[in-house]
Amino acid sequence: MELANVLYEKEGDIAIVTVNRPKALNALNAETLADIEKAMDAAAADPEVKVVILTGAGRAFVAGADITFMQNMKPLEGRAFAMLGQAVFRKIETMEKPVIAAVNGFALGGGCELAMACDFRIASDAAKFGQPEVGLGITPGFGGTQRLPRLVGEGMAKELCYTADTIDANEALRIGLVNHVVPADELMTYVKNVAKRIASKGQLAVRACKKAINEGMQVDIDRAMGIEADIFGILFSTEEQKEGMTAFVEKRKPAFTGK
Ligand code: CO8
Repeated sequence: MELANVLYEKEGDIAIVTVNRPKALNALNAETLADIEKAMDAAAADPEVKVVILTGAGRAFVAGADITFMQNMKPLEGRAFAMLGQAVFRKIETMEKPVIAAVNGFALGGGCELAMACDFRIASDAAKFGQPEVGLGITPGFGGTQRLPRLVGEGMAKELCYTADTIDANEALRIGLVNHVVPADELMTYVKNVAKRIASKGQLAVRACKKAINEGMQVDIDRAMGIEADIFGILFSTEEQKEGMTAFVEKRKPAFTGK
């Protein structure tokens, strides 16, 4: 796979996708978005891969969409670029396999939006978050105005978007934008351990949880319960359910096969 601005690595059943354009603090231009999409497609298609970790090279996770790339855009070009980023991020959000953001540094603008498209975020104590777009005369355009209020509540999302304030990892933890904050040099070990714990479980069930949560969050609670019941029921047609419950009864560890 030819990727200019992204590294794709595998460690057993974990894929690690690293945005790798450190000279521009991993800023997202069209080429980098395309590379992220290709890497995610590769992880989705590889039957060995169970969990994906998304991170950044150097001192940034992603410092936003590439400002020089956007500087002279016309309205329709801006709209097309927003839709390109939205489509790639939505693919991450809706792909079957879980994607964890390991936020190693700046996650600003499109970088914060990219982290929010992942299933959850674990931050280094050096990470910084924010939606600085209004300082550039634009709004967030890769889903920030929609995912941020869903994650941290409307009032906090509005404050962050209107002020363009940058917050540190502990404030991101306090408002629920990240799940954990760990020392910078322990970030990848910590995230890999979380990924391994997920990878040791029934993968059809893990993916079913992702689908149930994603789809249920879009609809009213009664419909959401229906989605959960349907998905729950389907898992009784899997070998994983039989193995998981048989192993419990036989007091042994389950050997899941992904079937
Ligand atoms: N775009 C392009 N280049 C960038 C970006 C960026 N977002 N961020 C950093 N860089 C470049 C710098 O220009 C600099 O390049 P050079 O060395 O050639 O001068 C290099 O990276 C290093 O950056 P700094 O020297 O600025 O490093 P500092 O440590 O002094 O500052 C900051 C780090 C605070 C992260 C600073 O670089 C910064 O403020 N960056 C911009 C952050 C930002 O505003 N991000 C939001 C961008 S807009 C956006 O994301 C909108 C998303 C939706 C788009 C919808 C499509 C239309």
